[in-house]
Amino acid sequence: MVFLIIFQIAKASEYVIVLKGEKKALKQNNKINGFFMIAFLIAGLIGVYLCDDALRGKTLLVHESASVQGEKVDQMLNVTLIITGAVFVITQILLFWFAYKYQESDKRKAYYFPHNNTMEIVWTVVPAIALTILVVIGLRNWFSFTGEAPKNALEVEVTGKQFGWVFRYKGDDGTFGKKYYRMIDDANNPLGLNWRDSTEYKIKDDPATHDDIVLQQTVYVVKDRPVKFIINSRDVVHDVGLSWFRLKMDAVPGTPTTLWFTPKFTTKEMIEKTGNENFQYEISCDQMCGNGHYSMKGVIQVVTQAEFDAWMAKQKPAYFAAFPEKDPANQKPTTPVAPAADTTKSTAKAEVAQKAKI
Ligand SMILES: [Cu+2]
Repeated sequence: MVFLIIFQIAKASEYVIVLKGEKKALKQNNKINGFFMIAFLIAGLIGVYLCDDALRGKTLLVHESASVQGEKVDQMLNVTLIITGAVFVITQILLFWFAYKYQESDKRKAYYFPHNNTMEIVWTVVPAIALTILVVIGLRNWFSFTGEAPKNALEVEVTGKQFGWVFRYKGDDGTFGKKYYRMIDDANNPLGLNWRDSTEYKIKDDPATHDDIVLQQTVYVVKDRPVKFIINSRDVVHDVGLSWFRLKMDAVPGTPTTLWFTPKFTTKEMIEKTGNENFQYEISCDQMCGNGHYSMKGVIQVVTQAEFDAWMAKQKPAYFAAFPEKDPANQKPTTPVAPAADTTKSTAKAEVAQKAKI
């Protein structure tokens, strides 16, 4: 608003001068404008520097990538910023400097310069080559991150839902059991695993589901071991945003996407590196997916292989939570009386629920 008012006043006074025919005043105005061009250039460049100085520390740029693949993303970003930054500074200096230097003067006449083929070719071909190189490097990296993962990669299924993340490991059999969306039940089957017969949905119990480990919100992965995310969505489009690893991938209902990366530091190491004792690798949903979008925080715990094995050994297949009577731990006769009563109750409940569903 202030800028507009100043602009209008300046314009109005200019018209007044023209109407009065005061050539001298016009020349003086011209000089003042030329001076402002230079002042604006210097103030602008200082402003760019100060903004960078004040805000750089708050961006991720000061922290190195926490994944091997992310280093390549950082490289691309740096190259792009160097090229565009250099072009920005050079063109802005020329723009304002020329406006000052070549202001209206009685001593010279403007040179008529309508066209030059060589210059047209140069400023078309040079940016075209630069952009082609950037795009080709980007595509190579994209195909690498989304392509075949190394053989030793840990495969984790990541499913976005309104509003949270569900993770699944293959279990001892090394395969993900089948699933069907109509089997989804938020109480005990958030992924809709086919672990019972259903005549209604023409589904057979898939034994491969029986050892699948299902987790909500927090996922464990291993340092220096590639991890492949197989990404799904239960409802709308979400996005697995991994800013510390410099990667992201959409979670699209009905179309699984994949992404693999190798974490470089454990969560513990990052706590030391960042000096932030509450540090967590976060999965942020990077697509506006509904009114709980802001709360879709997932956590990635990066641990050593030994820690991972110890943690995994403690995990129980989701199947046993849904069908406690199938859990070998519940079939031991030595189980104390009180928990046994609880188990019977929940077993009966599960059975009723199951019958109701069938
Ligand atoms: Cu989301």
